Amino acid sequence: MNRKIYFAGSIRGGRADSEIYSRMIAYLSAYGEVLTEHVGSQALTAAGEDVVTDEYIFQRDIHWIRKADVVVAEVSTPSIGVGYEIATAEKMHKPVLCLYREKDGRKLSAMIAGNAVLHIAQYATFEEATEEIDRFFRSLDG
Ligand code: 6IA
Repeated sequence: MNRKIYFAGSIRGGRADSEIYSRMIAYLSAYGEVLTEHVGSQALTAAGEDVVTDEYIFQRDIHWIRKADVVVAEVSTPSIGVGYEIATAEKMHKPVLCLYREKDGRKLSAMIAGNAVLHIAQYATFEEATEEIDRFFRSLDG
């Protein structure tokens, strides 16, 4: 299988869910090559590393979105970068799955929740998230 998957998750928006990202990336690997494994790295903090420039990250990530067949975004932690990536993928006509877990009664941004082009899936447990991922890929194949 040579499907390419762009996984998006908050970095400077906050790393509270980084362990969930890494579990999702591991699960997604059964469906194809995940281009953005670093997003799940526990070593990557909100401060990030300074070894590469922001310009490099931006150019590389846009390039990867272009190369990707699908985008899967974990959107529970609000992140400007993830929102930008979702919009970019939409403009490139890529299927986008947004996985959302409600935290502290906070609702998902209407700019994501209200977009009928996106696949929005709410989950509570990790198992539910995997079911939503399975459903998303089935919907693409069918
Ligand atoms: O606004 P945010 O930082 O939360 O945006 C997060 C999203 O932007 C993720 O889905 C990433 O794809 C992308 N992104 C933001 N910062 C980085 C980054 N910096 N590296 C890769 N993608 C990023 C960290 C430094 C690096 C040397 C590991």
